[in-house]
Amino acid sequence: MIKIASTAMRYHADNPHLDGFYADIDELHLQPLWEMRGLLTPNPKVSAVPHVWGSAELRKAAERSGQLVPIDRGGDRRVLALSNPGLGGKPFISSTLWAAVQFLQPGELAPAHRHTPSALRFVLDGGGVYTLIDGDPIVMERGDLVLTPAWTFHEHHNPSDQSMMWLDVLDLPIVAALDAVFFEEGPSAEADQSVAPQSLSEQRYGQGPGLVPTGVSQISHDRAFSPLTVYRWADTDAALNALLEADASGHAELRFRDPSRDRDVMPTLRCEMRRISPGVATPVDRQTGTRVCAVLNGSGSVTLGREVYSLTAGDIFVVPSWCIHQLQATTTMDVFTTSDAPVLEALELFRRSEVPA
Ligand code: GTQ
Ligand code: FE2
Repeated sequence: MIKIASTAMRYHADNPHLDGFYADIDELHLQPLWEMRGLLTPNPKVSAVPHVWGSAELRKAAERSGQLVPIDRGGDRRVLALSNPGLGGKPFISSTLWAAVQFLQPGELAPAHRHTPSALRFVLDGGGVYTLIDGDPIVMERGDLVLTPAWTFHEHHNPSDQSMMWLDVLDLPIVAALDAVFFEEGPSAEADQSVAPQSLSEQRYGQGPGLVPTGVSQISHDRAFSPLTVYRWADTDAALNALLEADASGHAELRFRDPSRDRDVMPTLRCEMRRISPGVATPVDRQTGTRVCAVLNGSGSVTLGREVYSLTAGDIFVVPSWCIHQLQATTTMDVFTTSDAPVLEALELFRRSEVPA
């Protein structure tokens, strides 16, 4: 927040007209820059603070919401927003990102809608839900990354016999800050139990590294989003293993990218996955923009600023802009990370550095 200097700190002149001038410009909705502090700071002034949401607590809260709050047609999504303690009760994980856990029980359906904020899902636990993205059915399993590009209709179905929880991340606060939020309800498909084993998106773009269709389907893909809307854990896992073997650092990091172009998966959200071997620590780094991270497997700890937080599978944490960050693995640890880095890069605001330990 921008502070107006107290009267005592004000520019003073032995000029009786000054107070009158301030009163007059206030009436005109004008403010003097020379009285403002904290506007152009030497370093980012970040309201969001580092925070870890524990797996057990998230799971318990999600299950309780399942017992207490029904979800049905006309109802909403059963979503618990991760509210950053530094943001004074706002339902955002930082000033730029929304993160939440969504819980869907057997037989439940979250009805169709679309919105201008883009979303992604990362499956922390369970499986068997499928999400329809503009009608294309995507079965979601543990470790899968599923994209919901801006303005695509989506609805989630759970035809399985197990409850499922996943991490949602949206660029909602960015879109809201730009006054560009639109939302629309959609026609829900009748709950369809005959789920196609593969989405059209995967059939076209997910069949092999470096292979994309030519011709019509390529040309028809004219949006700034990856045409591949799901990245399967089996592929991510294999790629991490291979990378870890190929280089001796004990630390592998992959970026999810648009298979058809040299781009992030979505214009506002970058997605990465790290695998860290037991006893290995990543370089200490910091970068502008928010990172939202989720531990898929293993355990260890993360240093955020001056604090060290222990981590186990299912934990979700936030790395605020420009905050010191380092991961340490106790057992082999897999950490999913998404960030608003593409936005900062597009605006030439992205800064990243490794910090000497
Ligand atoms: O699954 O469609 O966490 O629309 C927030 C808004 C999830 C969703 C969220 C949403 C969704
Ligand atoms: Fe949505």
